[in-house]
Amino acid sequence: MMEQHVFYDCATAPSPRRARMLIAEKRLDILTVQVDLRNREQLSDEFRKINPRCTVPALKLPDDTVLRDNASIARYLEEIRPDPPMLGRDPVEKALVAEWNAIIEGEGLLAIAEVVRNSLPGMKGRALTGPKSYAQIPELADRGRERVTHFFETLDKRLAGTLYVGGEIFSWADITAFVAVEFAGWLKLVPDESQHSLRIWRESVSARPSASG
Ligand SMILES: N[C@@H](CCC(=O)N[C@@H](CS)C(=O)NCC(=O)O)C(=O)O
Repeated sequence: MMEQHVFYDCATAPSPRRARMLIAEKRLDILTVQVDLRNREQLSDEFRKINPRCTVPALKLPDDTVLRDNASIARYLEEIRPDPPMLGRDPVEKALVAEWNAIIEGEGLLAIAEVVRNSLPGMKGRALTGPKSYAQIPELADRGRERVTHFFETLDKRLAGTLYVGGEIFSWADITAFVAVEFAGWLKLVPDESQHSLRIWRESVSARPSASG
């Protein structure tokens, strides 16, 4: 057990799944606390003291610093446990992993979130995360669906030329992409049958132990 770290997770949500997969890939054993998003525990006074952004994942460090985003959590874990490298091994690979991670967050995860948060009745008044309440905009859900289709095309094209999203090794960009594709599937948004590279890659990532945690 990695002493004095606390990982704030929610087993059913996509964003903390990214951090959870990374923790598993790096074979770290971290005390995990579940935050019940369904019952709005993220908005409780107690959790606000940990993360005023009211989101998971969050990671509390031994000096009581709380990392409140996948970006900082990934950076930190790579520094304290460089092996296996998940953010790239050399300048070019590091740059491409960062680039693809940003593409997938912007064109994949955000597009899916647009659909979820602007169409599900349970997300009424919760169209954006955080302490403030925002109304749904149904048009954003329609646009999000279109964007997800384009995201699958982008990913399939990329994977036709490389083994993994960031290049030759399994990386943080694959985790982000995998979580996005699985999350889209939950909404019944699935890649086209013809997108073979995406299908083969998805099968190989699904077989990793970190994918089932
Ligand atoms: N950019 C953040 C996004 C985190 C995020 O949006 N988390 C969602 C779960 S997937 C959340 O905490 N939602 C709380 C809510 O819906 O109020 C990250 O990746 O760390």
